[in-house]
Amino acid sequence: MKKLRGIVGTGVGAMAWLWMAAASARVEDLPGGPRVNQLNLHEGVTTISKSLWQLNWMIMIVCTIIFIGVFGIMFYSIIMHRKSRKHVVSKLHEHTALEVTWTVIPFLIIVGMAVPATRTVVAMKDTSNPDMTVKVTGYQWKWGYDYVDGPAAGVHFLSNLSTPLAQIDGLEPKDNAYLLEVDHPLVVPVNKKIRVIVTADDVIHSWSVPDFGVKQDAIPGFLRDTWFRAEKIGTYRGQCSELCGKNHAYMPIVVKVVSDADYLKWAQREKGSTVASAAGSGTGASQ
Ligand SMILES: [Cu+2]
Repeated sequence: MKKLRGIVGTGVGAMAWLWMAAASARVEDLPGGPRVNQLNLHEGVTTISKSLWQLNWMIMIVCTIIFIGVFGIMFYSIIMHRKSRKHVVSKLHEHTALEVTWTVIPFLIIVGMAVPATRTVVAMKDTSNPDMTVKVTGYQWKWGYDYVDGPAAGVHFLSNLSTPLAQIDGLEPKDNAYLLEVDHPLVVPVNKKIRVIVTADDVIHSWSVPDFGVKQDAIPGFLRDTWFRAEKIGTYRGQCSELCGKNHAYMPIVVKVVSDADYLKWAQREKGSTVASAAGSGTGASQ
């Protein structure tokens, strides 16, 4: 019986290992998106995302030290001061020095965590003096982008999920950017402060790109703003982060950060196509 159990156990273990190996062979790290087995936050490419990463670690370390300290003292007391050891309870009631100490120390810890956290929150909300502004509108279930100023002023397009239906239905193998690919990404220049005005047309959505440290609710009838200054050229990905209905999982965000020269070229091309489509619809209307 023992032998049988051993064989079954080994078989199940081997199958689990094979399944995990097969799964990890298919999926690879996605640059600008999630990494395989990623547990930590994205380190990101903006000062905000980097300070969020540092804050997360700092507070995690402080919490771990407190956890070990408090539970260490508690278990030490329970074990070493138990009745069977004939421990005599000490008289600590209304011990002023002790009460002041255990009030002041937590207060100092909280201030020590609140100061850098508040500094980051204030910096996240500081949308003053942007180099350019883009308006983002959440729709069920896609994103709309309007370039308000700069070389692409007036450009407007919708950004839809472009993962093929065959992959979603399981008829084709899923690629690396599964559900994180769009037909028309947002394009912005590198090292420029981009102010993002966020709103929605139907229900509440949330525009979120972890590599920029940006997450802003898109609320119908309201304009909210946020900003980012991407320091590295590349493609960055996010998803709608507010449950917005049936296809909430199918409205990803893709931002392409390009050089100034590439941005100008892109803007001219987009403006050309906007003018062409406007002229096309104009002729269509007059006929
Ligand atoms: Cu949404």
